[in-house]
Amino acid sequence: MDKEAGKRLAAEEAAKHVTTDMTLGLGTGSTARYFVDIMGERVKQGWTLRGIPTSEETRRQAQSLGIEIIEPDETTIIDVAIDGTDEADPSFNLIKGGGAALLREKIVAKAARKFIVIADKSKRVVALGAFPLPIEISPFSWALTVSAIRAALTANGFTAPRLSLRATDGTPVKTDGGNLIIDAELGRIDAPIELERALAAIPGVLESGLFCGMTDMIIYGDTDGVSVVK
Ligand code: ABF
Repeated sequence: MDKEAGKRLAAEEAAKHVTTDMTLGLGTGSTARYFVDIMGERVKQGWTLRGIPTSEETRRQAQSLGIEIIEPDETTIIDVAIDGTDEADPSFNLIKGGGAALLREKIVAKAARKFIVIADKSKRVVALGAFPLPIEISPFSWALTVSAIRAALTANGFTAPRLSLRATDGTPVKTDGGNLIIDAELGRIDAPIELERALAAIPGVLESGLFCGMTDMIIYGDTDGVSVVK
């Protein structure tokens, strides 16, 4: 399967849910990039669109395309948010955060009237967990927080989770908000809703990449077309 073709087709299908004068949540990652490009084309055709980017990378892309950028506090209405994902299960539970943008993505997705996920079909899974779960934590107390995360994972049945601080060339990756990312290799996650809640209860955990019960539609793209699930 040509993943890029699938991503592009999914983005084109998602664009059908946008009309002029909408306020959009603009996702992060290579699939969302195709969607933002399409929104840039709409602006060139004379559409009025306002975009709330979920990362500095998306902000730069949207600005370069002439999409009006607004800050989250400038609006209380986000008509639709469109974003990618790393995994999606049949119950619409997601693992996101491979792009280290999960905190802003989750805030925008939750605030949107409609949250649409776009992905190539390789992201469609029977159960979450093959992809390491990103967990965004405060840099204030990362060792203490990692210890608390490990205890919570053990309490939720993950006996040998491998936790790693996301780093590039040994330098910890910082999110746009200046936080750290821990990647948790958990294997199959049978109860993502409970795990999302357990992680959210840990002081120092700012957000996890589990997006449960938030998604209104998933559009999977493949070389021969799209599959829309809602
Ligand atoms: C972002 O897009 C991240 O949350 C997710 O990890 C990533 C998926 O990237 P891609 O679309 O490049 O596969 O939303």
